Order: sequence, then structure tokens, then C-alpha cells
Amino acid sequence: MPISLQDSLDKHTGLYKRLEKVIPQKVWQEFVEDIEAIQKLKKEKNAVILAHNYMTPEIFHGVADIVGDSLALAREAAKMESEVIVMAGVQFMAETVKLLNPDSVVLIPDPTAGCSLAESITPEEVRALRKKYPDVPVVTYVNTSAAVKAECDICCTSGNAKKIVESLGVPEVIMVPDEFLALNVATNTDVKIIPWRGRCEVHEKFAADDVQQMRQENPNLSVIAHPECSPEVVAQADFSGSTVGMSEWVAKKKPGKVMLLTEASMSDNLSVDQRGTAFFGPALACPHMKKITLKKIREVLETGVHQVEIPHEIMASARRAVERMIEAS
Ligand code: CIZ
Ligand code: SF4
Repeated sequence: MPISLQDSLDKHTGLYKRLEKVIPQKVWQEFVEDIEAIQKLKKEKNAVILAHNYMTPEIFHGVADIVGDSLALAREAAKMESEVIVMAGVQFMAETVKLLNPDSVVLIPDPTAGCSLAESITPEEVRALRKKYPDVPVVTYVNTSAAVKAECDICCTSGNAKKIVESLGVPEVIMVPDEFLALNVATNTDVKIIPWRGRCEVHEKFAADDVQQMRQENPNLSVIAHPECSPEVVAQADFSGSTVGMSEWVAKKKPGKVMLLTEASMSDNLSVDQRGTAFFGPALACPHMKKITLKKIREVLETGVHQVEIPHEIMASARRAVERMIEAS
């Protein structure tokens, strides 16, 4: 028997107390029935929900079993051996989960949730790079399709990019698809980096001038920048790291005021538990990440639609690129 809205509200009062700073009460009333239904469906279907750090708080804190960056999520899911995995994130993340969990049913709540970085390069373009630079290894940031990963030598994340590049023991590497990540790594290593021209449409919008202005207006503001930001922006930051690195930095340093130069939901999600820290804008949302909603998570759990499949011919090579990264880090 479906339970009433009032029952759902009563049952999740404790959860709402944690989230009331980031979700208005009226909006919460629209979410709570879906949260209740999703929690029931997870048990019925032996399913887990992975949520990327850029998911909205009702997903991140309300229904997720594991939260983190794309690689941590895929690896943790492999340990859980669930029949069904819902990846609350974008398409390349769901593919990475499938690569490391080939025997599970992997569902993505909206298969049109893309990424400007992943879309900036095709497998043919990687092959053309190899022709142009024979014998130079190709490192791919995790933000690429499985088909592109299959053409590359090794994968990396924003947290381990420098380490992966240096692990190859060569004087020169090609880094795709993120130009800014490549340039940020290049400033910290002796390895020569040949970048691709991809950009994250969210992180490229942060500007060094805006950071300076925010610092002037807000004394003692800590600034942390994702490495998908331009090198000029990263140079202005107190710390630069992946979303996992950012969470750890805030938890450890407990700054009074912080500005996270990354996707908007990251600050909302951290502010739920970091009560002593004030989070400052600008809040830039990723339109692809924001396609993932509670309603769509509920729908894929109910119907089993939007299963992620990776063509047999690319599965092994794409998986190899990710496994080589795990071995090297
Ligand atoms: O790997 C991820 O999840 C991405 C794209 C960003 C990050 O820093 O977590
Ligand atoms: Fe891609 Fe940027 Fe959106 Fe992340 S925030 S999914 S890198 S477009």
C-alpha cells in the first residue's frame, strides 16, 4: 500500500533537518514521496545508487548509497556486487561504472546527460593524433566515452593526472580531452604535454578577475579551484584538486569562508555537514548533471530502462585503460 505524504514527511523528518538549509520546505514536500519510493525500490531490486558530487542534495544526501567522484564510485560499486547499479551522473560516468562492473545491470536516469569534455573528441581523432605523434602515449582524462578510452593507453582523473603522466616514464605525452587540465599538469611536471582542445563548459567560465574581486570583498576567503579551470584561475587558488580532494580539504582545514570554483551542487552538498563554514558563489550549474532528477531515478528503478551497454569490441581495451590507471595509482 502506498504510504501517504504525511507518513513520508514524518518518516524523513531527521533527514530534512539536515537538508533544510539547502532545500526549502515546499520543495521538500515534492521530493519526499520519491525518496520513500526509491528507498523501497532499492531493497526490492537489490540496487545501489551511486551519486556524483555534482548531484543535487536531495539525491546526494537523500537516496545515494555511495557518493564521490566517478572513479571512486565505479570502484566502490565493484565491491558491493549489486545486481542493479543506478549511476546518478552523466553518460561517461555510467560507462565507467559498466567497465568495472560488467556483470551488473547499470542504469542511467537520463541517457542524454552528456559532457562538453567527453563530446570534444572522437575515437577517429585519437587515431589521427597517434598518426601525427607516433610513439607518444595518450593519456585520457576519465571524462571521455568508452570508445575514446579504448583508443588511449591509460586513463587519469583530476586527482591523479600528474602521477599518471609521470608513471609512464617518457619525456612526452598526449593528454585528452581537457586542455586546461593538461596545462595545469604541465605547470607541475617536466614531462612535455601535448593537449587537446576540449573544455568543461562550466569550469571554463570562472575568471581570475572575479576571484580577485571576491577576495577583496570578502577578507579571509579561501578559494579552491577544480583543475578543469584555466591555469590563470588555478594560480589564484589556495588549493586545486578533484571534487574528492576539495571535500577532504574543506573537512581538514575547516575554513570560515570558502569559495569552491566548481559545479554549484558541490557547495550545497558540503555545506550540509560542514556547518562552521560559509560557502560563497558564483554558483554555476552543469546543465548535463542537472538532467538527473529523483523522478528519473525512480523511473529507471521501476522500469529498468536506460541500461548502459558497451560494445563488445571496445569493452576490453577501454577497461584496460582504466585498470592501468588503477595499477599506476
Ligand atoms: O572524475 C570525476 O568525477 C570528475 C569529472 C570530476 C571530479 O573532480 O570529481
Ligand atoms: Fe562535463 Fe563539466 Fe558538466 Fe562535469 S561539469 S559533466 S566536466 S560539462
